[in-house]
Amino acid sequence: MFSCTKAPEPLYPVPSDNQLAWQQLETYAFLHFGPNTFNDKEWGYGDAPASSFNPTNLDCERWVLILKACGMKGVILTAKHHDGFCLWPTESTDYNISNSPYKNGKGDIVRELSDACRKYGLKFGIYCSPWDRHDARYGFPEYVETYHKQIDELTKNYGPLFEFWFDGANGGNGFYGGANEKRSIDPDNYYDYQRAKETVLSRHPDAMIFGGPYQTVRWIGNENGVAGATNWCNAPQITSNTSLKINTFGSERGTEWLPSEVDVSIRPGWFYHKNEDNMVKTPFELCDIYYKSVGRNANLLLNFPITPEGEICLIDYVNASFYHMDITKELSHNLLADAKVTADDERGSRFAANKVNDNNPDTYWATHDDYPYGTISFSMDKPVTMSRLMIQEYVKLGQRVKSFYLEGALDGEYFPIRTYDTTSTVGYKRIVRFDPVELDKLIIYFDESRGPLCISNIEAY
Ligand code: FUL
Repeated sequence: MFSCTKAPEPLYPVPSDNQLAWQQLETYAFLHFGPNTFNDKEWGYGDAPASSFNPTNLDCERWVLILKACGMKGVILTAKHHDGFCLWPTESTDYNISNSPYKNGKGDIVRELSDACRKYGLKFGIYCSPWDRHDARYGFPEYVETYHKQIDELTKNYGPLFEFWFDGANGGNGFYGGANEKRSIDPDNYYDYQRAKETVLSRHPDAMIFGGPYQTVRWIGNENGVAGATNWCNAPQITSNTSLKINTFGSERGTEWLPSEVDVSIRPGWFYHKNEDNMVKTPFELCDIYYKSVGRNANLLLNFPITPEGEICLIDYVNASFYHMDITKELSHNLLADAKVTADDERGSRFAANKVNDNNPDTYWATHDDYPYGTISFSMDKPVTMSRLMIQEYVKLGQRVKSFYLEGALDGEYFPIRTYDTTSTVGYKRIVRFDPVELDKLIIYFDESRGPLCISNIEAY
């Protein structure tokens, strides 16, 4: 075949630079904290007195150091949950931290956490619930202005922000200033998300938007820690009517680049409940979640409920740090680093097969335009035992691979490698697990792709 020096044409959609930088974060933390913490609730009705919010041993720097030790690259705080209580001294409502006993009304947890993140190099993000079960104005145009005032304060006074979370839960029963009734709104239109997006992006152009009709990253469609076994970044623009299936799997024909985020709590609840102290996910369960989220082309947003004292529980810390150590160990020693790499098709020397183990994410192996498949082989000097394979596409040119399968060989004897994880889409990152197998040759057959292959990295452990 002729040697081609021209890169493949992009296969749209493709990520923005900011989306790609966000995908590279892979793992970050969620913190749920508010009056619910003190009242043993998940969805406070909005009537808990501000005085009930009273952490006595809170140190945001300690949170950040713990989260860093657990491998988290950032943290998103519930600045306001559905109960409407604001963890910063907002001018938009009295229902806020300045009317609580915390630091005698002088505290500002959004400020304290945002400062601690900057000090120790974690990204900082904000969750501000659109639904507000406390505010008497909820459901009326006045509340929309209140909500925008909150977004304005949060984006103006804190940051830089890497993500802004508009939660999808909306409307229903609530306190609503004492009305105690049910209020319903049209979630795509009531809040004026267009304006919200403009406010966020005008001040934090790198930030991702989660939720609402202008989202730049998508919810995975469940809260169990599991991305679709097939997972496209491609998706249609998502509204409140989009099926959960699209959230979970994306869509090969989707016209938007909407990478997915898997949100899951380390405990059954998002908020702290003492009776869940013995239900904290184990390091083993957290590793499985990692493989089913990051290993399936999604980001992992792992929640730590803050205790009434204002702390991350020791057991949550211990389990999450062991998970981090385990996963780091499992994926640390790349057995393909020195392998000799060959492929049945190479677009040209700039796109040679050995670009997949040259340690450079900006180079990639690519096939010719009329070759939307390809076989790549790794030969090792001596036999190695492996049980994990990681593949990354050069997604700047779009997500392409639809299916692949694996074969091994030892002393010239070939055998299939059966994986626990599905071998379908790849995207930014795909990790598959299999029982330990000894081999001196590994072959990956990419048998279906949307266009010529563009593979930037392959590692095995
Ligand atoms: C959901 C909320 O209703 C939960 O309380 C929690 O905040 C979760 C992350 O998102 O939609």
